Amino acid sequence: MRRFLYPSDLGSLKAALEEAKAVKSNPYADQALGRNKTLLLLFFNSSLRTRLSSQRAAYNLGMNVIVLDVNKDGWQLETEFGVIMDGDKPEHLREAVPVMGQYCDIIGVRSFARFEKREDDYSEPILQQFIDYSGVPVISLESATRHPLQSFADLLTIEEYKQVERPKVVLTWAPHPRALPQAVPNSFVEWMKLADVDLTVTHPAGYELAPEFMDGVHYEADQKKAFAGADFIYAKNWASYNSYGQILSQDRSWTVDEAKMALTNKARFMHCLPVRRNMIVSDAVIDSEASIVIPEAANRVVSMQVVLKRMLQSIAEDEDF
Ligand code: SN0
Repeated sequence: MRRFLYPSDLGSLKAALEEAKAVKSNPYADQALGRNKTLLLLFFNSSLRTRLSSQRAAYNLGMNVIVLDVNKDGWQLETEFGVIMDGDKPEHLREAVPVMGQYCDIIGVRSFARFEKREDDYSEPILQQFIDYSGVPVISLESATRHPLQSFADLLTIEEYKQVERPKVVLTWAPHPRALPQAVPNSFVEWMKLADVDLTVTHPAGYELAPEFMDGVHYEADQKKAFAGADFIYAKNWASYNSYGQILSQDRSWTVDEAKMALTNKARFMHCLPVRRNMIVSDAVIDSEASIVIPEAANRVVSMQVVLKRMLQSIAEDEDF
């Protein structure tokens, strides 16, 4: 495996879930696999879970880890092409990427949507540079359009907590004071479409996700109707795709609260974190038994470890050849 951005990069999701369960029950079984191998984690944006869970997953596999916060350490990187570099950015991504590839065996990159031009974000210019020019396998640590490590962990969490064979999973938009990317909801929908779940998406008008994600997905405009009989409530804010990057609503009647949770089939509450309390979800819900946000976050180690393990196995096969 040389890239992790789409669920298809894992092949069979059923097999990947089985592997995740095995990794979780025996996390140190592959300590030798990562010996003398280095993971570089590169952050263009903030991180808590991704940074720590990726380090932990790499250590579980016996790897070394280098972390670089691009905006705090190193040179400021120019990411635009064809520009005269007479400003405050001394180094271009075009050199920095292959150089970084020389210092590690696998690179993880976090680079959020910029919300300047939709076409620019949706063509994944930063991540693509790493895929094309780093010379090593590349893992998305949340890019402009997707957050696959989160979705893989979400899928595992749903698998672990489901009480019925085919649970009803509801992705609900919720209000937030800032414009957030569509990466988490895009990926969540992309992965859930491939999973054995009954998916419903609910959001105010104007918050439709890109058609490539929503094609074939059940949409319900009324949040309360969407919640009826749900087994999992997955809350997330995102900014508009059609009016790209805009906040069209901060309507707090969309906040997930106890009254709405009472409409569900004793649903579990999920969120990728960080979560704005009493905007996205009430204190009462996130502090209740229904909330599984902590075990969900714990599964981030597992999803990363499966991805790293598969990449290390591919590297070992290449070396043997
Ligand atoms: C990110 C997002 O994509 O929505 C990361 C989620 C894993 N979330 C934020 O940037 C939240 C920032 C805030 O101000 O609450």
